[in-house]
Amino acid sequence: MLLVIQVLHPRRYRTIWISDIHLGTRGCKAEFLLDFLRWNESEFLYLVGDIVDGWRLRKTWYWPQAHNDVVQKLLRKARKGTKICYVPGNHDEGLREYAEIHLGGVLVAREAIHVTADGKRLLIIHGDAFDGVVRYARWLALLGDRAYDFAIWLNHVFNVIRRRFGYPYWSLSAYLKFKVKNAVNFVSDFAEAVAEKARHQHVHGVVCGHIHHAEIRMIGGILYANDGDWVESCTALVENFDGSLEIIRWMQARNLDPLAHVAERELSEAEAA
Ligand SMILES: [Mn+2]
Repeated sequence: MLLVIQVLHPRRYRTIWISDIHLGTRGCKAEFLLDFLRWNESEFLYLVGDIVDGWRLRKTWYWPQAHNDVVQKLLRKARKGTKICYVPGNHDEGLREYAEIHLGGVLVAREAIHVTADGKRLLIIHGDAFDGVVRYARWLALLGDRAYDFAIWLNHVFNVIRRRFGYPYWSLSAYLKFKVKNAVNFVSDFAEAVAEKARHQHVHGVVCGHIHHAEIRMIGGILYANDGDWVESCTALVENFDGSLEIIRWMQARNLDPLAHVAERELSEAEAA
């Protein structure tokens, strides 16, 4: 009888992008992300916003061990030489004040440019600036560039006012869940708005998150890549060493059962109680 022992090594990529982890909320699938981070290494790692959910933590403190482990794992990767860049989103926008600062070996930036192995320049942004744009996308297309910039500004003002009155951030992804009928249109309007911004900045493509919908596609000659989320889909975007991009769906890749995570969590909460 032949016994085959398979020695497992972490998979190496040139770059990994992850976003919308929402540490500090019950929805965060931290155990699956830890598993992903354990089995996947890269030279560059981009945290594309909504990593820690500051909005939610301000209301109720929820910080289990697994969420701490994710932070520790990321900092360990930084110490071991992974170049980590953190581009904050709307749920961790407090960090935008620390732009261009190194925090524990992690560079914080409002937006970044990544150059792939085959020379493509990619703009890295979270994507929340386009919430307002998307709602009025069809009009704005008619009104042109200035209206477009105005909508981005208005979206910002709108959320500052909401916060002052104690309302949560208005987010497109939450809105989509209620407007299921139009969800497909919103997703494509969002992608088009983001691609338009990339075109303005004269880059080859854009990587974002925010709408919890992983996707790679070309929009009018611009490469649009969304890295998805770690609340529902557990997806990451990766760059291979030849510069090609790919979406990793970790639950499918590892045969993980999304309900097992819930059961495990309920168990540990019951133990803690
Ligand atoms: Mn977001």
